[in-house]
Amino acid sequence: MTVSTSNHFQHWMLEQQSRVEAALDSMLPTADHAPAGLHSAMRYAALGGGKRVRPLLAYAAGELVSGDLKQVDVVACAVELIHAYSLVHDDMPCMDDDRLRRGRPTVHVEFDEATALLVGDALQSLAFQALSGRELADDPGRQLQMVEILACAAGSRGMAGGQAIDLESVGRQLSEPELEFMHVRKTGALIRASVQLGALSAQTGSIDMDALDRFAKVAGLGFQVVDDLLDAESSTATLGKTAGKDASDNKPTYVSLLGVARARDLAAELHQEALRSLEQLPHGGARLGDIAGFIFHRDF
Ligand code: GRG
Repeated sequence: MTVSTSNHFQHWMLEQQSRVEAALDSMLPTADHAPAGLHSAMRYAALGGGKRVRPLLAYAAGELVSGDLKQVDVVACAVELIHAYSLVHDDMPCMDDDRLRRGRPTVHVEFDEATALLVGDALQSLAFQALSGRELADDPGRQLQMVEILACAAGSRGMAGGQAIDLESVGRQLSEPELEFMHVRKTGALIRASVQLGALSAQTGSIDMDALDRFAKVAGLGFQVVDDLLDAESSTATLGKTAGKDASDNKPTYVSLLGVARARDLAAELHQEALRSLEQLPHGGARLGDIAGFIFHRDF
């Protein structure tokens, strides 16, 4: 990647991050609407932090199909709202019991546990409210397909199911296929949905959806391998969340299974595989290749 391409991508990424921040800001109820406490906790959970990887993927896939930008805004918000909900619930004492997220106290610490539970519930509902709104109603069949994609990605055969396996796996060493089965669901399903939903922002499917999906699956798994490496090797200050938590919680990870060096090799292989899938797409998948670079080479 040349320096100018990289600067260009940085600029694009900042632009999309601001764009989704503004869209979320206007979608989330303000604290001057009752119940004020819940609304301000929802805003705390969803605004002002995070890399926004899922919205970036949706915007990039939307650009690839020349999709309707207003529709991609909705999709980008929906996937980020589901992600924000999952982080709030995951951090609660009944799950990972974390006190720090995105460099700030977690929602149950800043507010309380009951509020955190309701924040997650309400963010999830808001995601589906967004997808079922007027902005996407020009094609009811496609809109229904979008709702189904997000529901499957978030549900028991997707993220929530992956989280259940994660909780059951504490203290056990999983095999590599078992670890992959868990992460394809827990982390990968929503990443895959982000790409699919972005690509559905155009009326007619003009690209090879199978190649796009292969990219999304590999990028989603790679995201988790890198997350495991960062948890083992980075600091709490850099990550904005507690580093070394997987090992202290006795969780099976790619690092505990393969060791750091082989987990790094696996991430490099998945990066190459993701880039190969993009070769079959117009303009080499355009921004998706840059996002893959960001996912695989990030340091937080
Ligand atoms: C509670 C149903 C339910 C699911 C939780 C996604 C998840 C499942 C838990 C999050 C815990 C975790 C550390 C998962 C590993 C990968 C991951 C999703 C990391 C956090 O996502 P980032 O790095 O976070 O995109 P930011 O803050 O940048 O948005």
